[in-house]
Amino acid sequence: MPDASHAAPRHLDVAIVGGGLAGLYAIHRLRKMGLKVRAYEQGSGIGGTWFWNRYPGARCDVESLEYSYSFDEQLQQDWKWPERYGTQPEILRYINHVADRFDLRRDVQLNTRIRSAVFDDKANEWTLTTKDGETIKARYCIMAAGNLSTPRVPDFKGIHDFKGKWYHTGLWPHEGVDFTGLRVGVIGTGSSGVQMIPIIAQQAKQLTVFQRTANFSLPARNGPMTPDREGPHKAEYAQRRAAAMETPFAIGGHPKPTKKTLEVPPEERARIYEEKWKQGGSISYLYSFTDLLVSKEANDTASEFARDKIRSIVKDKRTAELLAPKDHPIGTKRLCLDTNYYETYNRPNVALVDVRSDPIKELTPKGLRLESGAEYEFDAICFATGFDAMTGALNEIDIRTSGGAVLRKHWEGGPLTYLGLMVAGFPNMFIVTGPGSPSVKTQMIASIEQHVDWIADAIDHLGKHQLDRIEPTPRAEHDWVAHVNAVADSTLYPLANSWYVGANIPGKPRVFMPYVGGFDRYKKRCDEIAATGYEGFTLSQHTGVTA
Ligand code: NA7
Repeated sequence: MPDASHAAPRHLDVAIVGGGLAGLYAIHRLRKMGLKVRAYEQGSGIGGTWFWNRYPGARCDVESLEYSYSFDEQLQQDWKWPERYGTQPEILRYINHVADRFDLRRDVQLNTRIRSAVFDDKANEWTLTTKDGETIKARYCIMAAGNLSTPRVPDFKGIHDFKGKWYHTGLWPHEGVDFTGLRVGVIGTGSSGVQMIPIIAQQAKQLTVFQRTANFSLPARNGPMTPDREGPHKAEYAQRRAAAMETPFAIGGHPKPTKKTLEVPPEERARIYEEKWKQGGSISYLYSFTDLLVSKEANDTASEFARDKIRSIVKDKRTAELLAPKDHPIGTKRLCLDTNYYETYNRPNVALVDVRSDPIKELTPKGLRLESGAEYEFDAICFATGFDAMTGALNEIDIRTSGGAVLRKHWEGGPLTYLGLMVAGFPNMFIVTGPGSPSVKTQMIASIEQHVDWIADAIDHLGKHQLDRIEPTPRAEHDWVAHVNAVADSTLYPLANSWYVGANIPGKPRVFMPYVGGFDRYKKRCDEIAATGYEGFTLSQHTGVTA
């Protein structure tokens, strides 16, 4: 890579960090406004999450007809999804198609990691510096760096002594890995582990899964896209997208529940759960009743139904009990969707090890050792150990202002934002699907489009009023964070040790990061704020005028 540190800085209206689904849509949206924009992407290709997560079985857990851009009617009509749920290669193909179709590549700079972003109060300008020393100056900066983009390998002693190969799901080799005939260990049973375990089990000679916390997983019921699924959806795509905006998860097609769980007799409840289990998908199941995520008593019935399903599938009783989650209510950790996950434990070449009661102590040259001294030998170890979620990507960049504000410090006790969109003291820096927004609790592409549209409208509003600076007031930020917490506390979510609260990262402050009040409610609030002159934000002209 040439040293760019002495080259003249590039001047932009908007610098975008990230070339995934959010960064690409931001280019498209802002360029249409006549702005000079450019996205900086650390990968050697576009696609973000779908560029990096190439592990076997990687697939979206939201149906493809929903999990796709809505901004162009012809695009959504033309694109043909081969299956109900998109695989990683298929989604990446789609993203590349979108980039070509809308000529987005010319404004994406690949292989470029942003090291720092500094706001100059006087010049009213962000300066971004890349790892190679290139500098970029921009009036506005959009952080579209992703919520699950900082892979985390636990700090196990001896990791470099292991003589076999090891992989992390979020940094998977592009050429793929053939596990045929190998002894393989998988650590972690979140969505990534649950998706890859059944596939690796088919190849490996022996697969050992190390589980710390059992997760609930529902059948995906994936299958080929059928004309009767695709046809009616596409015939009323715009209406369906609009209807999705009125739901808490930004996902349409699921009638809202009307009854409380305990209002319904037990046999009828079981019939409803059974029907939802057969349909597949997580929204459907969580939409069985109105109170599953707010009443523990109600949730117990849905949790127990799912545990009984696991017991009925997994033949070995001890393994079934280990796989049946008992430490958190169903839906309070990200629900996994699977194809034959529990069935996989009936294979003779698959074993489950409980590392809650006997944690992994270290890796050894031949494999790994537990605290008890038990040793396992492997040719390959796969870390499905997750990410430094929601704040990891931003905290990796040194974000500060000439006035002395430092984002890492501001967020020391947990992320503080107004609407998940902006941070007090960091003018003109927008975050797409940041902490404090519904983001990961929704169909992400809908949230991305909603955020980018809101940001574009705000920039447009500033321009039209001869203003060039926007930042939230500390008061608005404080009140929003309090609201996010109050809403979370009125639900069962805080009962789980999930990545929503940063529980998977030792030492990370325990704060509930996503907004769980629902996409519909959140979008309304964002729209109202924009319509009423950006309540809670200070808009100004940097040479002195304040709106
Ligand atoms: P997750 O959901 O964070 O899962 C990570 C898994 O790794 C989880 O089972 C963890 O157990 C386990 N883990 C993490 N550290 C360790 C150690 N030290 N020892 C044993 N086990 C460990 O990440 P995924 O990649 O599966 O999914 C992330 C999101 O991507 C997913 O929610 C979807 O939104 C898409 P724990 O539960 O912390 O006890």
